[in-house]
Amino acid sequence: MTTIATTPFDDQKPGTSGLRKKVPVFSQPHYAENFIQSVFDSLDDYAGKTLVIGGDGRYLNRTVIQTAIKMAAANGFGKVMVGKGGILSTPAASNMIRKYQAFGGIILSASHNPGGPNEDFGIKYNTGNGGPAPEKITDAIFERSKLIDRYRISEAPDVPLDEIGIYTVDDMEVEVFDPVADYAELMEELFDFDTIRTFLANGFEIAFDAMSAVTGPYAKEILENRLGAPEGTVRNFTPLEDFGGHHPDPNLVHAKELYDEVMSEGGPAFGAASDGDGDRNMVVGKGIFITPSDSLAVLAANAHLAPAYKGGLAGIARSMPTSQAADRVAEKLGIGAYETPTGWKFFGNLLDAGKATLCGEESFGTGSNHVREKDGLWAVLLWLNILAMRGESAYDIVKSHWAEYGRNYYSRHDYEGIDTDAANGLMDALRDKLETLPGTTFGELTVAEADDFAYHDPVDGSVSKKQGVRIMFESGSRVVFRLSGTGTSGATLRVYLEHYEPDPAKHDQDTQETLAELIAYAEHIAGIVARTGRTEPTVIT
Ligand code: G16
Repeated sequence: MTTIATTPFDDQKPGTSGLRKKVPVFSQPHYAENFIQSVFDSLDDYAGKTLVIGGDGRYLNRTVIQTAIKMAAANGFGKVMVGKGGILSTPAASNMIRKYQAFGGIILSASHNPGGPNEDFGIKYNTGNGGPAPEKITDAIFERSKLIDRYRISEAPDVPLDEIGIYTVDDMEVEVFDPVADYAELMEELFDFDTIRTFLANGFEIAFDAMSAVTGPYAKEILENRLGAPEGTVRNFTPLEDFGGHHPDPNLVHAKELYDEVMSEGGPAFGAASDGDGDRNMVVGKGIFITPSDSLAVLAANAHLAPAYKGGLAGIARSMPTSQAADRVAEKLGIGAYETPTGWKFFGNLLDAGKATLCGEESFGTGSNHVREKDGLWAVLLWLNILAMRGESAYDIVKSHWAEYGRNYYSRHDYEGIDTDAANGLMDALRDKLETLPGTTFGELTVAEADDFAYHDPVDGSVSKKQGVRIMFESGSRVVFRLSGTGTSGATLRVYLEHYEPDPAKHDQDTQETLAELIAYAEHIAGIVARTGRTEPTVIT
């Protein structure tokens, strides 16, 4: 073990989900070490305890895993559990932390962002409940990173990551484990595998795109080996360091091939994709793309059909920009509905306190109290369990959901890589207008309320301010503006648009056309073109 002198970097503030930077930034001498030591320095009483380490397999994963193991040893952890090959999906990491009562975990991922020598990397710390560290801890990590002057690291040789077994690094034990087994077992406990197996055997054809990312081995084992889906159901199942040059981002832009296949005549009835680290999901049924917001609402309304949720849900939580569709389900079920800031870390307290059972976000994330992360494959399996039990197509299930609850037309427009000052200026100007907006009109729209969302955590009383500008109209429509906290170059402006339509006769309209007036309003109020120089969004989901 040795102590290395270092100097602080000034850019180690964790974002929405840990620290994400370009690989050349992370590759600077001491950069990853400084951050990991700042994490350890922000924690108490971990001596002799267990740390789970894993990542999504992207470029730099193996290097930083070895570093993290050696630093854990030098800092006094008793044991590290690391996924074979350094592979561990984010939900599987959460499960390992919980199941083996680890002190916490380090997850190496930049999620859906591309990977490779010039692309993105990330480090995130999860606490003993299996969830992303709350703001209290991420703030402490950032403060520490600004002062750090040394880190501790073992000089032991690398651990053989590709061989399952027990090793030692100085006095610390290192267990290299099968990253899939415990997770697959958990899924078998939650869902009715027999019913799903029969449903698939009877000819319900599915396709799963693992996007050359971490869910490949999990989806192969669960969908093909345990549920009997034919070989070839899971595509792009080998995790690659650069995700095959693609963005491992399951949406209509980056998973378009899968979408087109499901929509084609003779194509599968249901398709799904997951992201770089396995926590996001996209689901499409023949004839219908299911927005993440709708997916949360439909899953919540039907969750009782799966064994894990047959006793009902305690409550449903969604991030603020997520459509309000799930709130209507909560209201009908007579259970709590919670609106949190963007970031899965805000769901942790609600789940721990038993206030919420299902959580979801517009950013292709859905999950439940089975772990403390969103979970891509879990969402796919819950969909399959519901499809198998109802014996209807995804299209029919969603259509009947809209008929019952009304449809929340929803879209997100992203302006990626814009100038940071321009983005901050746009948000500041919006904030300056908030007080005067109520009562103003634009076409058919009248502003009812406008604010900068602040969250008061009902469990620990903490307050998180400035979480996004919300403009709510008398009709129930909304426009929300936020800056992303996960990008690695410039700023990303997100504009979230939502229109509620109760009339089933109007449920087959084009989404962008239906939202046209809100889109025009967003430009009118924020001056996006003038401030950013962009005439259209980079990505529309
Ligand atoms: C992370 C967070 C999510 C968040 C998403 C987008 O997901 O865990 O809670 O919704 O980023 O955040 P932003 O809008 O700030 O970019 P992931 O899948 O990237 O870890």
